[in-house]
This record gives sequence, structure tokens and C-alpha cells, in this order.
Amino acid sequence: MSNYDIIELRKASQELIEKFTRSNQDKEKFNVVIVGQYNNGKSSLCNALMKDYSNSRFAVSDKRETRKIQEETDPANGVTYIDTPGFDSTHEEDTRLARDAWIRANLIIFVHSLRAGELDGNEVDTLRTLFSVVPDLGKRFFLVCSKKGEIDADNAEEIGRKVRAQVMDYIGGISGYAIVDSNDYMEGLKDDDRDLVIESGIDTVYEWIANHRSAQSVAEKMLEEEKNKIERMAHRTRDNLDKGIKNYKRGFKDRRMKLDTVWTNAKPGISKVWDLCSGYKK
Ligand SMILES: Nc1nc2c(ncn2[C@@H]2O[C@H](COP(=O)(O)OP(=O)(O)OP(=O)(O)O)[C@@H](O)[C@H]2O)c(=O)[nH]1
Ligand SMILES: [Mg+2]
Repeated sequence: MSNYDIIELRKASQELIEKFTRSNQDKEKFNVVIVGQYNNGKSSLCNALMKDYSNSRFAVSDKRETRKIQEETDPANGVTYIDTPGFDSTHEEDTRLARDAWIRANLIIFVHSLRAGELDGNEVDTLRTLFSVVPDLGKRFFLVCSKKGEIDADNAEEIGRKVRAQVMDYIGGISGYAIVDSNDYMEGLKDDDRDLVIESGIDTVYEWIANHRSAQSVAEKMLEEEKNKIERMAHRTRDNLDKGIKNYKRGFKDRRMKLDTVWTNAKPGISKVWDLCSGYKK
């Protein structure tokens, strides 16, 4: 019992230390991970949030563009935006890379293009996986419906409502939602057009990030859960050891008492034999 417990405990503690060392690399960072189907406007959103009017810090293109994780920290607020490759079932390596980034997230922004209508199968699969992997997903999840300027306003509201309901179905509650247009936002900033900036909806995303700066990262949350598991394991092992020692002591006392009884019973006989032997010797 105890040997097995101790080996398991040592293994679990070692794994915890390794994970802690890895997650510690992000200790000073506040990571906002941008997730979504390719071409839905993830990199454009990152540029908008960085106020990069040249729209070039994160590469933007009409073809499948972001192939590896890119991260940039905004010196204005210390937020690091992590742009991930767009997922789909034919690019498994990209999907794996994107998932590596999830673990580092404090907050997750899921980008869906209004032009695509409702969520497709890949997006649904991703939401389901996110939900199964990321603790407290709803609390750190923001849904962005992008490319607002590309369809008429009523239609945008209608699609947005449906997509939001779909997301809620798959992951439960979500923490924030906005219909945005990153291009309009950058345009508005460049031209000093305050109305366009407000209409673009990007300020809602900023505010949400600012209001959630105390969010623990996924890695930290996972470590905390594992630490609690190991603590419970350690308590169980200690209790088992205590029980073992108690049983051993009780057994020792029983054996001692048995020996005393044997000795008491055998003593007269032994004395007799001793006396006989002594007589014989004389
Ligand atoms: N009108 C409009 N176009 C947008 C918006 N966001 C992105 N686009 C356009 O959509 C295309 C794809 O944008 P990206 O930002 O590169 O999309 P992505 O999700 O990063 O794509 P991948 O890196 O391939 O996964 C580009 O032509 C952008 O200019 C938006 O909010 N409004
Ligand atoms: Mg991209």
C-alpha cells in the first residue's frame, strides 16, 4: 500500500514541478488568445487592438495566412495578444499549434465572421474541445462577430444573435459579446472619425479586456487543480501510513503479551527441568 502511494505521489509532484516551471514563463504576462476559423479576421482584430493602423504587425491576407503562433505585447497596457492559426480539419498541425496557445490564455476571444452565417462544423468541434480542455471557459470567453461593415445592419444583428445562442448551447454562459469591424475601427482612428470608431464595436472588446485583468491563466488554474489533487493524495498517503504504524504497534503489543503468557505458563516446567538437571549434575 504505502510504497505504491509514495511512488505515485512522487511522480505526480515531479509532473507538477515541470508544468509549474513551464507556466512560470508566462507569469508576468497577461495573454489574450485569439481563436477562430481561418480568414475570419483574427489577425485584423489583433492589429486593431494594438492600434496598428498599418494593419501589418500581424499579417493579414485573403488567403490562409497565419500558419504559426504570433504574439505581440501592447506597450500601452501590457496585454499580450496571441494570434493562432485558423483551424480546420485538413490542417491538423495548425490545430495542434492553436491548442498549445489555449493553455497560456488568461482570456480567449473567439472570432466568427458574420459573412459566414452561422457556426460551421469545425467551429462547433473547436468550441466543444475548448470546453472540455479549458477550465472556467465561459468566464474567460468573448465572442467577436467580425466584418460587421460587410453586411447590412439588421442582418448582422440577426446572425450575431443566432451565433451567440449557438455558442451558449455548446459552452454554457459566455462573458462577453460584440459585433465588430476591425477595418472600420482602424479607418476611423486614422481619419479621426469618432463615429466610425464607436460604431466599429472594438471599444467593447477593450473594455471587456480591461475589466478582466485579474483572470487567472488556464495553466495556473490547471496547476491549482492538480496541486489540490496532489495535496489530497498526500493526506491519504499520510493517513494510510499512520494506520499502518498503529497496526504494527498494536501487533507488536499483542505478540509481546502472547510471549509473556507463554513464558508464565512455561516457567514452572522449565524450573522443574532445571532443578532436575541441577540434581543430576551433583
Ligand atoms: N470588412 C472587414 N474585413 C475584415 C475584417 N477583419 C478581417 N477582414 C478581412 O478578411 C480577410 C482575412 O483577415 P485576417 O485578419 O487575415 O483573417 P485571419 O482570421 O487572421 O486569417 P488566417 O490567418 O488565414 O487564419 C482580410 O482580407 C481582411 O482585410 C473586418 O472586421 N471587416
Ligand atoms: Mg491570421
